[in-house]
Amino acid sequence: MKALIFDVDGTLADTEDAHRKAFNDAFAESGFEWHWDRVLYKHLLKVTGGKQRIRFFLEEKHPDFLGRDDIDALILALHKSKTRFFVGRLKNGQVPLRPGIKELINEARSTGLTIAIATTTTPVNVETLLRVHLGNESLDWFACIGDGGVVPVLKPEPDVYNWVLEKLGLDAHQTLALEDSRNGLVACERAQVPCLVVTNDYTQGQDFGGCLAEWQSYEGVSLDQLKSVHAKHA
Ligand code: XBP
Ligand code: MG
Repeated sequence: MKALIFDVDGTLADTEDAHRKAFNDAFAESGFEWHWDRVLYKHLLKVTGGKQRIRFFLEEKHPDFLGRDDIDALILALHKSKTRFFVGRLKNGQVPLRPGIKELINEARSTGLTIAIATTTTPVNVETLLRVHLGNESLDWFACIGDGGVVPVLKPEPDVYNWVLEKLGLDAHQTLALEDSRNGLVACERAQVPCLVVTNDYTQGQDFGGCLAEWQSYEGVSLDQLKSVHAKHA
């Protein structure tokens, strides 16, 4: 195993409820009486990417909106304000890293193991999460950061993982991806990247057939345990 590839949302941190609240903040700020509760958001998480998720919601619940001439601009504006609200929540410490993640990153660094990020989220979300919890220099700890800004096609398509592998100069089987969702697992499978799934409240119960292992926490997890999981791949 030459590199660990971290997903962000749901993996580095349980961010999705803060995302959900930020979407609701943006709707309220714009005067829309839409409210995404946890049950609806769990359904909407089938679609990756915040802008794509808003469009999915409108297709299902307010199809009349999609006929508006300014629909693309409206979705962009809503997502921009949502990102502002989400980053604000990160900055005031509302979204901690998942227990065990910081220790894993530090162990990887101390042993010289390459680490990278592959996410579909907006770049400023990743930067802010890292800066807040690991310091400004932590952005340089990752050999590369594949985010929603580098590839247009999001998970479950493999594009972001293929981009990261290209940047790392590694074959898929030399890496292990840490994911939380079925969309992330499918993206790994399509890129032939071995994948460990550690679930959260939003993703438990999804179909994780094909992952190397399915756990519920990173707490107390060592690099050696991850290497043992990686060794299980064919
Ligand atoms: C999860 C996503 C993202 C976030 C919302 O990304 O699908 O869309 O839910 O962030 P990952 P944005 O698990 O790949 O980190 O609104 O910035 O998309
Ligand atoms: Mg995720």
